[in-house]
Amino acid sequence: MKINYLNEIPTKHDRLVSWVKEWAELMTPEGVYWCDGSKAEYDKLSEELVNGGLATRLNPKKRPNCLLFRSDPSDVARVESRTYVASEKQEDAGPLNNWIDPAELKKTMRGFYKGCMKGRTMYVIPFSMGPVGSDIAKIGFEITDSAYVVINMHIMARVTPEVYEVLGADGEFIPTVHSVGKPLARGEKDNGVWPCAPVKDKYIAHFPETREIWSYGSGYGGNALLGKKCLALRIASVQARDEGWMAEHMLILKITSPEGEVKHIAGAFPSACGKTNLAMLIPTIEAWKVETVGDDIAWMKFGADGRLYAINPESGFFGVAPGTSMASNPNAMHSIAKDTIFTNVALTEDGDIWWEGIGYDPPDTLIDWKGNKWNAATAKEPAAHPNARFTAKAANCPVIADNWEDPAGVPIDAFLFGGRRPSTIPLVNQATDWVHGTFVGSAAGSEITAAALDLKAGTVRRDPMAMRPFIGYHVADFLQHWLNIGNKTSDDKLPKIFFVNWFRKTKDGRWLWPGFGDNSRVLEWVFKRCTGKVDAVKTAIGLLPKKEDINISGTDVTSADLEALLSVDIDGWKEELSAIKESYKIYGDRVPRELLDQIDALEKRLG
Ligand code: GTP
Ligand code: SPV
Ligand code: MN
Repeated sequence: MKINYLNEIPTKHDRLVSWVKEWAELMTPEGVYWCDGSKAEYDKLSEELVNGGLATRLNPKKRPNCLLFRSDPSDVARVESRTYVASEKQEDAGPLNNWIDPAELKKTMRGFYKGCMKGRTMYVIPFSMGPVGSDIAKIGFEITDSAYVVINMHIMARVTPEVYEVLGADGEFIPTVHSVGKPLARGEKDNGVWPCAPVKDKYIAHFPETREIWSYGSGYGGNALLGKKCLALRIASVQARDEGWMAEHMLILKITSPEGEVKHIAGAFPSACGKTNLAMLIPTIEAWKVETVGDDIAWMKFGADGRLYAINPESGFFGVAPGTSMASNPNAMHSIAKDTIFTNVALTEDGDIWWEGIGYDPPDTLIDWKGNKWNAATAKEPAAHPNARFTAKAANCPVIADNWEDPAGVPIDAFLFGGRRPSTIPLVNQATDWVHGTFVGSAAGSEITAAALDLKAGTVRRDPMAMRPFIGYHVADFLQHWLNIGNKTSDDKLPKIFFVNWFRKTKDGRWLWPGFGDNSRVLEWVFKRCTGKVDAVKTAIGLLPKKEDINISGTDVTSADLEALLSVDIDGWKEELSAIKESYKIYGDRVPRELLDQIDALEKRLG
């Protein structure tokens, strides 16, 4: 079959060229276009998206170079029920992943892929996750029929022809394939309707042994921007296990004390539980400084000195819009002042954006995320979707750290785990050592948020290391991998591990902790634990701060609130323990003995 190449093939990498050709033959696009990541390309695709009615250009006086998209109401978040880890053996995918035999799944998906790009352009996106050429970075290619995906990838990954230089004629790359699953008949256009397939036909598939990603039917976020969750977490976690490093759902921040001492902290919180906010926080305590290295994913390798060094494999933020305001996260608000793609937020009459929790009242009328007129006085539903997102360049963040693109990464001093827990879990709790920390992380739970399409928001589910939807293999083997990492270096070189909870509530539903910038008060304690400048109280559940060591001056946290935030609720913990045991039962008999011993030890300590 003759393929219509729209531009010159930019590489002599035969395997890459024949991979593209094979998919073009199956998917039968109108033409094949090799992306170069240039501004001209971004502008041209943006123009086409606006002209086709899929995007609205925002008022350039208010939001220069910004676009708004409205997705289909069935395509607003990751779909965990349609996400598969298709390992050769089912037992290797483990109990938390959906599994289909890889040969069978490929057959089914090829059926969907056949002719799926009719009437569309096939884009080939070259990208690097991590600074191009860093030895922690990885090269990927994404084939897609979505121009929305291309422009988002421009922001989220390093899309550049430099990738071909690193690749040479024979280098390794991770092949990823995506289609929105909406072929066009002759003369048919999208006519401003977000193209996607019905949920039952969506597949977000990973083939861990062959390091391949096949995605079909969704155009949204982690389902479609394949460098992010699919590559940088699910496939990378498998590579990390095999090669002795870590791929984690973690923010990375740089913190500087008033004395000028620097530490780097990485934090794993489940989706929509505060990573972006913590990564960009403005401390409310005098003379402390926090800068951003990454807001979602960390890849970490051991340096020659035996410490873990982290890079942020991404180059942008795909952040939750609702709740983001000048009060909660001014640095995010500055990051989205220009050059940003908004998805599923509301549109004002003067061509700007609005969402719930933006920090000011909506105008009387808006266009809501579904494209309907929305009236503040009579509205029954939110104007923005709860998982509405912004795609913004990391480089536009005013507090991006000067070392955020260091190819060697930044040395990590502490890990935080956390989740949304209205009760029981204290504000901060340090693990006694790495194995205890691994246990504490494995037991993390959180109230479910709107970041996943098919889960009931509000109920607590266990989310080990905030990686539940992102581990590309068996959860118990993943926990073993954490223990193995701990055995690779001496204790003093490993990050210290803490569990935090910004989301504690009183019985009548009031937040006990102000959160956001005031989380710096907890970071201060973490920092001082790393430098040995503060003592902790040993309790049944871990090492807790003395009340006087959490600075609450200038907040409206009362002494009684702080007491509650730092108390050990033995009865609550007994319930917690039984929930942890239940989750471990689901993880099965591959759970490491050392972690089962941690359960027994906790049970004894609780009495
Ligand atoms: P993903 O991008 O889905 O991985 O999410 P994330 O972990 O980066 O979460 P993000 O920082 O975007 O926060 C999600 C929601 O939690 C937003 O609506 C925030 O306003 C809210 N949030 C973040 N930090 C805090 C906090 O310290 N306290 C409270 N009460 N809410 C917070
Ligand atoms: C998450 O859900 O954790 C996200 C958003 O960061 S998405 O990229 O859609 O997975
Ligand atoms: Mn995330």
